[in-house]
Amino acid sequence: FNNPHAKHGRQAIVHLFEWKWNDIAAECERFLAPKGYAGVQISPPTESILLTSPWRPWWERYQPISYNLCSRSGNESELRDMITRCNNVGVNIYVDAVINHMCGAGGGEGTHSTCGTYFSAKNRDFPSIPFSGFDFNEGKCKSASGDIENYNDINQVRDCRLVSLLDLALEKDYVRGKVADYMNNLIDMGVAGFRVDASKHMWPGDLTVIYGSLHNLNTRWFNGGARPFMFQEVIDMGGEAIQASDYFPLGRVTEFKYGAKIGNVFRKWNGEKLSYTKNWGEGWGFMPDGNALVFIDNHDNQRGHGGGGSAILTFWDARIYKMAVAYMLAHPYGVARVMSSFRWNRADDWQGPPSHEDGSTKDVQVNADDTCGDGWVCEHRWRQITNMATFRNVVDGQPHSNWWDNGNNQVAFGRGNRGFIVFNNDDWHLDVTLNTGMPGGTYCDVISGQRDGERCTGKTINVGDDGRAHFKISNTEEDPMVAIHADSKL
Ligand code: LM2
Ligand code: CA
Repeated sequence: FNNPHAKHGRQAIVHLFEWKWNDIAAECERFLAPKGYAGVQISPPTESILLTSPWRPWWERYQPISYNLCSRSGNESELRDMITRCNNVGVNIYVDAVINHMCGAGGGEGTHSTCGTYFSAKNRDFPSIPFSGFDFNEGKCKSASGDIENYNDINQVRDCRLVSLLDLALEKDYVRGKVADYMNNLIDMGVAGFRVDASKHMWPGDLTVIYGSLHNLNTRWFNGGARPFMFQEVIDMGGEAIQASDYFPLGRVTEFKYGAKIGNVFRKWNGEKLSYTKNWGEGWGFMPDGNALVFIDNHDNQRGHGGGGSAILTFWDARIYKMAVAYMLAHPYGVARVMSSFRWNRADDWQGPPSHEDGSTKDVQVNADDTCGDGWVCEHRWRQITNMATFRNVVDGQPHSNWWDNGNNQVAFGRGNRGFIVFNNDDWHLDVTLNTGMPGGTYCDVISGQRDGERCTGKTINVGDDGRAHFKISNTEEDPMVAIHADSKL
């Protein structure tokens, strides 16, 4: 379950948060495949509750009402078309699976769901699946309120309601079967795996049985016997009873320490310096490389939900954010996920995607210069980030090498003889000659521009036959970093 089954040596996954299926299909064809992104994490595809106070928050999608594939992103045929078109260009689809719970206990009753399916939160009745009162953990949970009150009590965390969300009894064969049917339906449609929402709140033993009953991936696009890629969302910053390692036997796990630490490093908070990242990865107390799914920010912690706190970098801090994403994509540790966001009013962290008066999500507008508009940020299309996703593909399998630092916030490292990157996060110029490990020649910097045939639209870097090159990076540059790789050679 740890293998993303990426095609053509592609490496990075992008989370197209709240994008509609039609837009994702187009994006796979026009951008993600040509630029070399391995896959897309999509927002939850099931029918969810429809909330109007506050108005259509993004988090309504984390409150399923049925397993009908009918959401704010589109209907089942649009989903199927998107999965097919993305697979046809070698871009994998990973589904955000919300299987720990249904809607909130106070969700009311009626047909206020994204496709108008009736439910009653009060009676624990979700007739279209169907789930009824027998299928929830109400009897099992021992907290006074029925909600999770104490994160040091493992039983509460897994058997009680997370922020009042009706907690499914995943120990029951019936419930496990319904969840597996839902996931298998998606696997048969061609998805390559799942982000498993709220994994900390589910017993590893229950997940073992559910994963065990999942189909192999669809052989129209994947090798026979390929198991779905599973990455569990477990927020483990240390100090809680449940640990990320409890989920290692099940697949990959989100490494939340990564983004929190890198935020401190690039912000220079808590005495952190870039030079301290020489042993970045397991050396920093992160989980084993083969288990980690890494990211700078996610849809929760970019807006203060979930784990990580105020250190988390987002597109709002664009300059150091680009540096942090570049660092992640250049570094060999983990499977990397890039965030692609929509803008919101920062005082209203609930705000949903750009939408019309009737609540329907707006199309993603793409401008002539490859950026997006109409509230869509498209970090994955920012030149510096796109080109570093390519860098990661080019250097795949090469070791972390030729480290250099100035003892402060100027560092450089290579990836064997395939790539080299230099960062200047100090408040003064960088002017240094370094051993890059690369073959001699003229390379195009993929941060300030890129190679365009014989031409370079950015800075050029001359690497001597001894592998050494001179780098000058002013601290006032738009992006104080330089990156070259084998395919950017002129
Ligand atoms: C996750 N990972 O484990 C998601 O990444 C995260 O986005 C989800 O929370 C959470 N687990 C549950 O799937 C989000 C959001 C919460 C929101 C829930 C449910 O961060 O704020 O809770 O989705 O929509 C909201 C209200 C909360 C209320 C609850 C139920 O904020 O106050 O609790 O709905 O009505 C009474
Ligand atoms: Ca649970």
